[in-house]
Amino acid sequence: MYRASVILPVYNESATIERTLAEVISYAKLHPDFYFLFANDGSTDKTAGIITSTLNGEKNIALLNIEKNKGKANALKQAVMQLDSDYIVFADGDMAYSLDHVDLLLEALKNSDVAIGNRKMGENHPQKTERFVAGEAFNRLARLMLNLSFTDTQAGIKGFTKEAAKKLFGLSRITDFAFDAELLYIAKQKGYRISIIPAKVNKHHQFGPSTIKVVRDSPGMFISLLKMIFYRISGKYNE
Ligand SMILES: Nc1nc2c(ncn2[C@@H]2O[C@H](COP(=O)(O)OP(=O)(O)O)[C@@H](O)[C@H]2O)c(=O)[nH]1
Ligand SMILES: [Mg+2]
Repeated sequence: MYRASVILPVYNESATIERTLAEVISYAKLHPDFYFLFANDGSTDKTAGIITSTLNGEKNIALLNIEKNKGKANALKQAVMQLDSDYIVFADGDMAYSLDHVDLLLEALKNSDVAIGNRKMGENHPQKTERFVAGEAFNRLARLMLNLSFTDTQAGIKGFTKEAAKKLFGLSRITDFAFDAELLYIAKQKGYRISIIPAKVNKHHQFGPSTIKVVRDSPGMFISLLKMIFYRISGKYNE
């Protein structure tokens, strides 16, 4: 059994996937006790094809191919449900964060159930203004509405003990990009110990493309915060 699994969600990443694969393959060689699972759901480009043709018998790297696109949250959930290692981590499959963050998360998980990256603690380059404002607005709203204290709920680098991952993803209901905040909201209600590591965004990612569209996605994410409160009040997170 592997000590840790790293889920790499990918959607239409053909522009970045080769670079990611090179990084994952060399990291996986150095960490034979880690398992890497690409979670592709319904990419319409060559992402899945490139992954399959590049992998060359590596025992600890695999592809979970989901036919229909249902979003990052669903892809992660399906991956978590089929994994069985002591620790489960997810890291953006466009290598926004170097894999060195995984070691930091695992170190933090020795004394906690959940460990999350925080971009405010890392040394980071400025982001696109629009993304920064939207990210900051969502984070403040999430903090206020969900009574969370985290200054960054949304970094795409988070780790869990197996038990916490199965529990949190099992109870999660939010399918849009507010799902990170939901995981933390449930974790807090369960009394999980949550630790924070600095997250440094790779330079090449800072101004790169994003699947999040601020104008399109923000209203839905606000509604998702309302839904979380409703789900809590109606006992949906109590199982
Ligand atoms: N499987 C899957 N992955 C997704 C989906 N949407 C985004 N991702 C991946 O999730 C990660 C974060 O998304 P990205 O668009 O880079 O967000 P940003 O970096 O916060 O702007 C990337 O690796 C994406 O490929 C999706 O619908 N399904
Ligand atoms: Mg990205």
